[in-house]
Amino acid sequence: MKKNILILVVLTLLIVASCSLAPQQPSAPAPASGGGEAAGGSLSGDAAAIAQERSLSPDDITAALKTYLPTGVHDDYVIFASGGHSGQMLVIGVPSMRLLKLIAVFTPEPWQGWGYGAGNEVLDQGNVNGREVRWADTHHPALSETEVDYDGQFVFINDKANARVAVVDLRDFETKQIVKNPVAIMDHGGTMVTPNTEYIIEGGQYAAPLGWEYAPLSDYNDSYRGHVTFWKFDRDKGRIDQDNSFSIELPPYWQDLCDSGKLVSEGWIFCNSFNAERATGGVEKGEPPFEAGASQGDTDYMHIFDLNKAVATFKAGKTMDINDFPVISLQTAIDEGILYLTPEPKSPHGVDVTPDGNFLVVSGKLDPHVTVYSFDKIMSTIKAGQWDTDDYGVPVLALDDVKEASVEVGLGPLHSQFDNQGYAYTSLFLDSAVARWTLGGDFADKHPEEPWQLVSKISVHYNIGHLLTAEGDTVSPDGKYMVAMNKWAIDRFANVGPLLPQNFQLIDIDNTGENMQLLYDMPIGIGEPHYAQMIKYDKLSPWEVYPEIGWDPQEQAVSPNVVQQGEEKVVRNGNEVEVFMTAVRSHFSPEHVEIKEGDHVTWHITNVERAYDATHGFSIPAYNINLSLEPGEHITFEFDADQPGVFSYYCTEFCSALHLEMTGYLVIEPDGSSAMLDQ
Ligand code: CUK
Ligand code: CUA
Repeated sequence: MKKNILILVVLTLLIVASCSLAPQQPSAPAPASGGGEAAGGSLSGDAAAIAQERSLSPDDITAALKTYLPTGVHDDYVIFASGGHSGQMLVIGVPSMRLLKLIAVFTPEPWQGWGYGAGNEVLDQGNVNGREVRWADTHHPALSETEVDYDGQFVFINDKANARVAVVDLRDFETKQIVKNPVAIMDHGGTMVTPNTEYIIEGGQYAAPLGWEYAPLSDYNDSYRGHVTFWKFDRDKGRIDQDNSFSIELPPYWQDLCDSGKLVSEGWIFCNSFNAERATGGVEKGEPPFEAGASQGDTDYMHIFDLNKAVATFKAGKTMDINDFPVISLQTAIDEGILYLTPEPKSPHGVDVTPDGNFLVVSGKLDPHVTVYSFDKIMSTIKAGQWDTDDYGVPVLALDDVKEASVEVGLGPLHSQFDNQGYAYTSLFLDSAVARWTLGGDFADKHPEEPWQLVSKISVHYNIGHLLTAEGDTVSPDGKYMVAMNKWAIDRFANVGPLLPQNFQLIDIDNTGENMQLLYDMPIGIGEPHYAQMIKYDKLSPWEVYPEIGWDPQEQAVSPNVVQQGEEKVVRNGNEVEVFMTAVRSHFSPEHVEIKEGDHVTWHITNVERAYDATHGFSIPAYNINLSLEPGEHITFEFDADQPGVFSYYCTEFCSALHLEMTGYLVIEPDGSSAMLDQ
């Protein structure tokens, strides 16, 4: 009974507290009033009974109260997460951890009609050597930034497996472009952005001859190379400007993750690497396996790039061509002072620039420390010309000259994020935990503890990879929330067979000095997301409906093929047939499309609705056509009428009471039939 009373007291206190805190809600419909009478601070007996019946602890109850959103209330934050192998992107609300959307990116997606008559041109941009590659291993989404703050306009994501980068426009949450890297067949360290999104960074991973030419493994040191690619972003066009993009050739160390400098370090780019040993594997030939060969040395190399010099070198034309793409050669990068290295202990992973731009944090997967580098020291060491060189002649700054601190955080550190109170958070894969530790420098005044010290840890479940904090990659992180992106879920969810979901765990980091609190577990059952970013919801301003009737989302303008109501028709010219169709609740016009086998069909369809959420689907069986037409949207698709017969096209979104009647007949007369249709 004592426990029961405790729960009751906690609940009452919490409800009183949460009401007096007056959480800022985005303008949203008022929540439907529930049965409970919370405002006065009294608690209905039901709540205590429910808590007791479900054996909820006081921590469980606070976690529930911190994450529950009444109907109609919107989340404060939105996460853009990699969809891992799904090749897509996830949009998740925080603190509710509700999945709001899956954005189709590299992979066809039927609900959005992506790849079934729409989006095919964008997907084709990602073809590799002419082959349709319709999956991706998406790793690192990056929101566009203005002055190192998320601006809510675009989000980018890379495909590790095929070295591709995609651009998503956040006005309509649709993918607008995919670029295939001409220099490398695969990547990893994308898609971080420079402070005003001038460039999108795409770093390499497993070294190979540039342009994915052939060279035997015995030529590894001479012929295999790493790369980093800088994609120029044209914000007005909302596209990567491939003509003003370039790569830098790098030694065949395995470049891993990159981050852009900010504020004082703006104009500099940092990428960690591993396998500076240049192990080439071959366990079956008696060679050390990669996992041993690539971790023999005590240190690998952080790569430090002077981006301004790189851009000047590219603009001066001091490049070579790989698959018609400009590449600054390794020698030129050395000669022009573009590239420097410095050692990083021990099989490093991740490099993260602190919000003030002064420090770089690198984790050593096999080292219980994070190493903190001083940008200031890096600059003065470079200015002093104080370095050795590696086997390729690249300047190597001594670790002791550039190191600021090393902080013992725990086993298997991977990635670091930051809050607004001078703390850093590092994921610990082997410990299955997140370490909170103190930053020094100007951050030292923000927290009561000594700088560069472990403060506390929280267990996560299990084997955490990346983590993210609210606005965590900007110059002004919000604190509040952290999400642990856990690779293993094991026992956290109901058993669904041997392939388990990932586990995103929402953690409250707002209670400084106290323990961080685990709030919520969210299973991700579509692939292995690596990274994500969290933006304040009120920074996003997506359209509710497309701005005008006939909108082509690929051009972000009214289509020249827009079909207005009253102008629907079917036009024949030889065996070229053009269909002009509108969709509106609850009919397509025309409702009969009668054509002949062998016709080539160009079909224009406009959703002429202006009402919020009045989406119509459009599908043609057997022809693999399936569209999603949002209010105002126009789509043009083509097909060859090679299968005669009768095909009912219909609306696939339950749009109205007479949705089932929203259909029509596509009648395709067999070739050679005598009863020629008169069109
Ligand atoms: S990597 Cu996955 S846990 Cu691709 Cu960013 Cu570190
Ligand atoms: Cu339109 Cu159903």
